[in-house]
Amino acid sequence: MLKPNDTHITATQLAGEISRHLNLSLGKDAAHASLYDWRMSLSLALRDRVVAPWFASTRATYEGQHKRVYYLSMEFLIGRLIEDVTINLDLEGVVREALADLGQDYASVMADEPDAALGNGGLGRLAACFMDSLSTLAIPAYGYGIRYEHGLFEQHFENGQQVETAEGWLAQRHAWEFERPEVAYKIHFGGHVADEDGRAVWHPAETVLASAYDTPVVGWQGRWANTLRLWAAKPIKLFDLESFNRGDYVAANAPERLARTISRVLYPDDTTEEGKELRLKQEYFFTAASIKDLIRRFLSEGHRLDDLASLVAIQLNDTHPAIAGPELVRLLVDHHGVEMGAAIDTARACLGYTNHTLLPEALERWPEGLFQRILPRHHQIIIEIQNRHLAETGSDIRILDHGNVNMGELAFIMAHKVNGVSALHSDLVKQTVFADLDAAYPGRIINQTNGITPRRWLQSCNPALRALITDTIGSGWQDDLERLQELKPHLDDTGFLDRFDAAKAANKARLAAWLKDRHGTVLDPAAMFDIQIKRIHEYKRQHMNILETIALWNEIRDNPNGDWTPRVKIFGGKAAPGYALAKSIIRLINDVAATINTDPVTRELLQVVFPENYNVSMAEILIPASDLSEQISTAGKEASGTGNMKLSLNGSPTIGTLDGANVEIRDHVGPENFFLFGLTAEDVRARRAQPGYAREAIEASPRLMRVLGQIAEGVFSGGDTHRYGDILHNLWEHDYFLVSCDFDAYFDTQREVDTVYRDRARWTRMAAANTAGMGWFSSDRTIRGYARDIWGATSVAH
Ligand code: 26Q
Repeated sequence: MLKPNDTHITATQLAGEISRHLNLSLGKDAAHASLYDWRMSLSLALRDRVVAPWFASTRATYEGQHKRVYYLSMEFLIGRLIEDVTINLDLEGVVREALADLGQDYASVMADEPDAALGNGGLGRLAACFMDSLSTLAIPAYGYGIRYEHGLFEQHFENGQQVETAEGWLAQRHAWEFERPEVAYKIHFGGHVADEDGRAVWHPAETVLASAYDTPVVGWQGRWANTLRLWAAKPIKLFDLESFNRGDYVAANAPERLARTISRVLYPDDTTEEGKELRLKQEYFFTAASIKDLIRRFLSEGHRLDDLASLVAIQLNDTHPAIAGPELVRLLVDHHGVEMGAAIDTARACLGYTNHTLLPEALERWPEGLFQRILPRHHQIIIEIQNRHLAETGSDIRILDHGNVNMGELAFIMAHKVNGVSALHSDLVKQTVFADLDAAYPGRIINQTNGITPRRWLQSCNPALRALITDTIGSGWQDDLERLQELKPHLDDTGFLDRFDAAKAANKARLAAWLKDRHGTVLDPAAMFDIQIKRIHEYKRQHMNILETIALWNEIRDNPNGDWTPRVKIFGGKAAPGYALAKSIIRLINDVAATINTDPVTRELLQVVFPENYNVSMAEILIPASDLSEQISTAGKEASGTGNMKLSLNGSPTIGTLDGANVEIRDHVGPENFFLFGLTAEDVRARRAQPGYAREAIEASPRLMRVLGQIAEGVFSGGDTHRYGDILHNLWEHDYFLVSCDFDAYFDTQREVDTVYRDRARWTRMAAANTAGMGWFSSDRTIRGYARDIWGATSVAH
């Protein structure tokens, strides 16, 4: 392992390196350089610092014959890399000084990098945090995914409604990656399987090339760097010259068009759109390339395939790469002559599967006909896998069922460990979706509660709090987050609490300035900043939050001289383009904002802000500035949540239900520092069994009745009484997510929040207790758990 200072450089040296890249890599002189040129030159200079640890890590892994972890994920929601690298190399001061010497502003240069938004939300961001922790812990690992040309769509609001435009992060050169034209695999689709002398031979109809792009991921203090390898699809032949010569220009471009489509765009998490052929092709494309790549690496080091599972661990981030099981079996059997049963056993010993959702509509299923058409040999192998499973366990759970290929069952049966992402979620995985498979394979399901990287989500995004923590307990907490407990003796020290408060105030001022700049909104920095940031979904219940906002607005108007606690409700999040109800919720929030923000009676006391296009970079500004974290999902629906962890770590107490990791957060920060309300997962189940529960709950709450009446009358829609018919109908008639049942408890708990917030000393202590209690939620702890319980991988630290 390298010593931390091997990547060190002085400000003068760095300024020289930046200038050198400006001249030689970008072909610009300082007089004509744009912000882009400076940012790119800095990035290249920083990237140079990463290369030595990267090579050293590769060498150490190879020489020690260490087990390698392969993390397969359709999504890596990385955000910007420039600040990550700066922070992990401990170069922030040096970069600031070097840029200042060159007449450039640190913040502007950092903010110039486009977000790498190669993910939808929690699952993709978890993969990015895991990459950071794997490098920090010096566990040899590769992240494998897709180099989408267009990441998650950009969100704009037109008349309060979400419209989507294509994202284009690769329009500019991507500074951090290394193209590997020599690392390319042919990936096949379609065609048929022939029996040739008792051997199955796949004669595919289509072939594309998977071409590798590597990004080094450097860990804390540059001690180790792993690789994120993303695959881009390319045509096997660039251009059909024959067609061109015939004058058929469309046909001439066909091979390129076909291939490029595969890695063109990230699918927005869209559970309403089923059976999309391109999505299945994407899944197989990156999974097959990754499996081929890891087998090539393994064989090139002279190992025997019998030993695969002792040197290779493959983790499936949800079912999206679940085809890895059959693909690995296919390569072992068809290409390497391994017997089917042995191949299945080997594959299973390599594979682990992480489940991230219980929502039935989100479990991946493919129409069997489509699947068989695209992957005919894999279809045969799945039949083999299923037959063995049925025979060995006596279970009647099938992968191929009712004309579908169930990817959850496939992933489960092909993995030696299956994990949920919070204690509650893992229990529910056992009791619900995989109850029968749990009985067939006892002990296979385990829990690994999610975590977040404290490097990005505290050290980097919250300089004010970072300084206070380091002044109070010294450095070292960045890779040993449990040390935050050492803050606990300071929770009654007014000097410490004053500084904690001042840090929060600074972050709120930063957010207020940003919002004014971006949004034109002027906020009272003394008001409570109440934040709900996450994808828009009924189960996350942003609509409950906005209904509560309306109820509060009513009560302030009824009693304008009451003892109110000023609040700013801040929302951030995108709705899947095809999810009509989620889009209605966005519009309602924006409509309510337009109405109440201009109300002279209440505007000093209550504001609603919804900046468009929430992404990782916006999260880095919002999270440190939050006073109150909204984690209000219907109990039993949020697998874990990770935003909840980021907010609490940054000194923002939670108002929340007993759902996902909220349960464990509450245990760690102490119930007295958490505003709990609402039905439990068990209550939810019982309530759903009562006919007419929704209507009954609404009719029992005059406050909610009034709010729903106002929406129906068009108070927030300029008199349009139909605009929110969908939301209202849903709440009155089904309310599957029990907004009505939890509403009063939520409202009352919010008033309790108001009261505590007015007691500044008490509030600050509560906020600081959150930070002090959150050490366990480092993704370093999570990764240690995976390494120990699933991968059998160890750190190469020595
Ligand atoms: C499926 C089919 C077609 C297209 C897209 C998808 C798709 C894409 C992304 C389905 C689901 C996702 C993402 C799911 C996700 O982010 N789940 C979240 O995972 C987090 C990390 O474990 C948890 O903290 C959250 O609770 C969980 O919602």
